[in-house]
Amino acid sequence: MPDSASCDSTSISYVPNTVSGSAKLLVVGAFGVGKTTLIGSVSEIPPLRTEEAITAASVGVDSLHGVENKTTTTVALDFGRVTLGDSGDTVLYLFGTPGQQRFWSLWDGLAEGAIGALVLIDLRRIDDSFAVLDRLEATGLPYVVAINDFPDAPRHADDEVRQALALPEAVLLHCNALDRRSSVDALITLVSHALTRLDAAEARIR
Ligand SMILES: Nc1nc2c(ncn2[C@@H]2O[C@H](COP(=O)(O)OP(=O)(O)OP(=O)(O)O)[C@@H](O)[C@H]2O)c(=O)[nH]1
Ligand SMILES: [Mg+2]
Repeated sequence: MPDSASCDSTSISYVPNTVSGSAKLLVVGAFGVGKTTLIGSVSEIPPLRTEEAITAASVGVDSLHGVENKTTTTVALDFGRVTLGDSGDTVLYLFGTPGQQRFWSLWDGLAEGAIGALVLIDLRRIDDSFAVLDRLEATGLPYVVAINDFPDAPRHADDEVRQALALPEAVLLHCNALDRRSSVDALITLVSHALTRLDAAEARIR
């Protein structure tokens, strides 16, 4: 698996002709954990966003704790693209899901053809992630959990987080969705994990 993002974040519109493989990834997570931010940080094309104003339908359902200044939410999807590898041989297509639960019916379509999912979590609101993980497990996709390290979030040992999420075996990492390098590293970990799972599944079929 290539280990670096080879492209400048704004210079490319077309898929480079160095690309020989592609993968679709989902970026999921509860309301306001940083999905749109992460896809915007890594995408080498202007990301497609479907942001709309947060309305009264969200009140009492989606917690704004920690993101009190947030005024918009993703209502359909985010889309971005990043080319990886020193020789630019792998392109990742990133699809972000909406965080508000009333839009979760869109997940099935967004998940189609994806090889794995990055689950962003915010330790200030870890409880919000339980429903996300339940929903994700219904898709059957391999996933890794990425703690989006907001500066004022409580710090916990990774094993404590795994325990809190009831995922003792989960691949868990930290990222900063505002930072391209950190976000790309999270995606690379996901691709490696998903490919390992695919290899294992193919070995079982043979
Ligand atoms: N400090 C800091 N702020 C972040 C980080 N990631 C996201 N934010 C901020 O958190 C807020 C929510 O980010 P979004 O990217 O809209 O979150 P989202 O998960 O797409 O939200 P929904 O689509 O509404 O579920 C925004 O104000 C971001 O600027 C981070 O890593 N660090
Ligand atoms: Mg969003």
